Amino acid sequence: MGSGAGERGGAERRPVLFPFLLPLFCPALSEQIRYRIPEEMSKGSVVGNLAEDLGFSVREFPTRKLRVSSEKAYFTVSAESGQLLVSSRLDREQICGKNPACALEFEAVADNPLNFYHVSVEIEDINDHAPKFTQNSFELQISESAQPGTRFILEAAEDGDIGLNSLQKYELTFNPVFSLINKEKQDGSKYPELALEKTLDREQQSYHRLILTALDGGDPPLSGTTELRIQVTDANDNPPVFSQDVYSVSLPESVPPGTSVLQVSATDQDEGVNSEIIYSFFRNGQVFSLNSKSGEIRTQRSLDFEEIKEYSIVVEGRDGGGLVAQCTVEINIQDENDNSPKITFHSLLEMILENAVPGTLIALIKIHDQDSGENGEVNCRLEDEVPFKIISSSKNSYKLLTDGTLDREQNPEYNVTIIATDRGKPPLSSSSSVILHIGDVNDNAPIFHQDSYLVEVAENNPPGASIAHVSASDPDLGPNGHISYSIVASDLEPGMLSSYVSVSAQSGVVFAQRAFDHEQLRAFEKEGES
Ligand SMILES: *[C@@H]1O[C@H](CO)[C@@H](O)[C@H](O)[C@H]1NC(C)=O
Ligand SMILES: [Ca+2]
Repeated sequence: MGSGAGERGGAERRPVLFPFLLPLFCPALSEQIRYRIPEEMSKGSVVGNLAEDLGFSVREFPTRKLRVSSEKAYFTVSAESGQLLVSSRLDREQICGKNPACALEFEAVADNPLNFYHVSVEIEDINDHAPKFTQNSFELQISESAQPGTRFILEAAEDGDIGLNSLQKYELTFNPVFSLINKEKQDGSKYPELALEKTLDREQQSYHRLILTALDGGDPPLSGTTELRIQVTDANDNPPVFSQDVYSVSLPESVPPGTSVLQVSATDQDEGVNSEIIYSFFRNGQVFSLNSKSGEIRTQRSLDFEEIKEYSIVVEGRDGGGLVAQCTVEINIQDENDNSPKITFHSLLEMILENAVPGTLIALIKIHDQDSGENGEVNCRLEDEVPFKIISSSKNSYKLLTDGTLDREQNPEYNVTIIATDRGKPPLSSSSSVILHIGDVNDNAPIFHQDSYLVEVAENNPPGASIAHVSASDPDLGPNGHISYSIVASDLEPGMLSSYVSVSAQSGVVFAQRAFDHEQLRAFEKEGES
């Protein structure tokens, strides 16, 4: 300190004596000569006329050899004029520091006769120091959550001078958010305090630059400035915000597990961990997985439209400070034609009589397709040419009817195949077969294999000999096709007939009942009855 005297090199700059520098000489009281001069007077400046003040006459002065006796010679006495002159730099701050009373005391020595005189030169402060901050700028970090009224003690400036010439007050560039309060320590030194006037919002303005000025009380006042750099630090005052409240997506049910569905995204205006977002399902989802960092949702297993058609998932975004936001993810599963129609028979007739009239109801067929829309709309038809038909009865049900005449003897059973085909793209179909048994009706008369049988028998045959075998057949089933033979007519008298021939009802074998004689040779015609 104490520098800054560069401007004060020349003695001409100021008058040598200031009005207040009048000597306080009063030898009768103390033998002490007092002067008061401002600091930093140039070398050779006159402090006062010491010889005169000591009462030396002009005539006597040259013989007295007046001089200064001091450890450090700040002053000399002019041999010509007897004036006390400044002989070295007088920096009040260097000599006395902050001490408000600063006086240099020394002895003036005179010979003939030898005598000592006490001289005191009081060094007055001049405003040769501007207030100075230790740094050109200061960093200050204030949380955006700080309440208005919060105060922050700022760095004080230094001013080497004393009294009014020293630092008196601080000022701040106008700013609506901050104000400055001048405070004083017990020792009287001043320091600035910054007061927060309004709430800060880092997201709006994260940095404030203010100029802090320290002023002393000189005339004119000197000043020093420093830059106040205020960093508004983040408080977790912003929750995450999702880019959409509701995310919607459609997904075909056929997608494999691991398919990416969509990505949710939230942002957070805060910084650092306060803006780091972790995503999670609000309620545990087992069908989908969620990447907690990226927000990407993927399928975790295969989907089935027929099982669940729509998922509504709540996703939570949580920042590092614990603030939470939620969004809804709606996933619509799109039906794919992944189910073929199912055919079931109901009230199937066990047997259809072959004389059933066309249109006889045989079975009720129900079709079920789990898909929806066209994927579940089904058409039915019969495979092959069969004497049956199906007609639609009501939604998803059909009637199986006879269509045409049946003949068990020609077709005792039918393998009827029903094909159901949906209208999906590509269509899916399924088939189901049923064996229909045709029941017998006695609709066939026995038929002899020959219209007539001619039998020659040698006369004198043994009675009881088998002479012929007639045979008829009947395609009907069971008793309907069971044939018994009997003789119904002949050209013999009915009473006579039985004494000549008989027929076995079971086998159709014709027996002679007696020995025939030639006169009587005949041919018999027989007809079977069933
Ligand atoms: C009936 O027909 C279907 C289709 O031609 C065939 O798969 C099935 O084996 C048949 N059933 C019988 C008992 O012959
Ligand atoms: Ca000053």
